[in-house]
Amino acid sequence: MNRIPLSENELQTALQLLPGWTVQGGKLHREYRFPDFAHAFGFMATCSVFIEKMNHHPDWSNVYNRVSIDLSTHDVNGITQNDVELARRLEAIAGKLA
Ligand code: H2B
Repeated sequence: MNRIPLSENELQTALQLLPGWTVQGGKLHREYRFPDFAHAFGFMATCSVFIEKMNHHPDWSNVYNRVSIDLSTHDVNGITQNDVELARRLEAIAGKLA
């Protein structure tokens, strides 16, 4: 269980390993841009497999080639290690598809 909100220090350390990610409104936030809609939607479809296995789901939206993502742990109303882990996995996939 990683259901404890990260401290400010832990969060800053995590952000250093997640270039492009910020904290906005108490959530880990990033916007990806892909070459076109097919790549953006392909990213979401690819990620859906491990997202479901993690049972940890992003708040995300897609407009054409952009995917906007917010990660938080609703149960504790904060950012936990689960969110950092999901961000890392999204990064790994986005890097291959962008
Ligand atoms: N995803 C995220 N991002 N945060 C949660 O707190 C969360 C989730 N909770 N996915 C899970 C599902 C919970 O609602 C179910 C019942 O396990």
